[in-house]
Amino acid sequence: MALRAVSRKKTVRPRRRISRPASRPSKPAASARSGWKGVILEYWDYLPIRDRSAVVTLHEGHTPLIRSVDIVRQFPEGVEIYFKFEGTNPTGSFKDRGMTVAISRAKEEGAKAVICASTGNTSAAAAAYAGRAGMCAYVLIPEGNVALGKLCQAMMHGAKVLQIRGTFDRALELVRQIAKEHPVTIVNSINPYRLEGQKTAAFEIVDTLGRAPTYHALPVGNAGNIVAYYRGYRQYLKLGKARSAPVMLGFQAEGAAPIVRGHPVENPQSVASAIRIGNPANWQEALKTRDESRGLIDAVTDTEILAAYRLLAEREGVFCEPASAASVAGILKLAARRMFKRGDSIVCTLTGCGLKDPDSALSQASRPAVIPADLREVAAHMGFA
Ligand code: AN7
Repeated sequence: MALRAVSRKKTVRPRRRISRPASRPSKPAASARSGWKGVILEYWDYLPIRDRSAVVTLHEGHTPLIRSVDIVRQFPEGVEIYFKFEGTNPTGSFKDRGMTVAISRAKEEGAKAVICASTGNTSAAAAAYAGRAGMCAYVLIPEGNVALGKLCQAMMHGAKVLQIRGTFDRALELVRQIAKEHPVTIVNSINPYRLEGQKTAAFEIVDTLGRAPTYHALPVGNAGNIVAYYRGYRQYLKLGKARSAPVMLGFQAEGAAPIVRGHPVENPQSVASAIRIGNPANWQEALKTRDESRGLIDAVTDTEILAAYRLLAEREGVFCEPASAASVAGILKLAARRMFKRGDSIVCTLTGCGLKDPDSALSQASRPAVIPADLREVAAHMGFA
């Protein structure tokens, strides 16, 4: 391939580039060709990047806001529910929004290496964007507790992956110490540029709906995203682009619910490995967000999470990862307590793609039957006996 391209180049005269056959449609301008440009260029005025040449983007953002057709039936008449499906981002989670800003900023500042602790998705995003920026990415993950797809991503994007025998919280402590002593930039959500990028999801929701929803529900792990969304909504309110900001509803997993309990959890447990976090970095900010928005942070059980996970896949056509389903499990729990009424709109963030965690998916369904390659057998198994 490469050789052919080189030899052909020699024979091509420069003039041919100019005179194109009239029948061929002329190429659109560069800006039209690139379509959605990624969150930094699309929301340039609201983000802390000033050097265009430093922008590292995979065209993240612009994710679908999908209206519920089935789950909404468990709510009172006249309630609207939407899923902000972040699984369509380039690395399959909402982390891309923050990572494009954190990595672009690190590039502006001349960083050569970045580091993060992760339950999986941050490591996948850090690895991809750092790789693209020509930086080295180090990721510390809790051994055996990261979903398979996420581990594959970090490895394929060329990160230096270190599995520690400890929790995510311990990994984050180590990351903070390493970054104090060595020339590496932290790209966890304690990096302020991460949350700046993540707030763009709130912008997109208002831009799409033409208003802010009444409620916004999302899973809570390190508690960065809930803070970022509210910041985005508040900024649009201030700018007059929305007339209200939503009540924020955060949901932790029952076995990993430090904010709900009011104290750190030593050994957090949940089927939702992404939010198995016992000492959230953005704890205080999350409490402020909860209180200012007159919202709440509650816990949902693994059973509730898995029920929502299956409902979303089977009845809504949206395959998210277990942690993402905590947002829907949460509003179903609140609906049972009659929290919502006619005219309310609820947006649930589905933070990551279901393909990231094949083991959780396989554990939820029975394996397909294996049958002879025979017409009658197939028909019989289909129920057309
Ligand atoms: C799918 O990747 O913390 O409350 O290290 O992957 O902003 O932490 C992931 C968190 C929700 C929680 N849903 O968001 C990491 C990491 C998914 C996630 C959360 C995460 P925050």
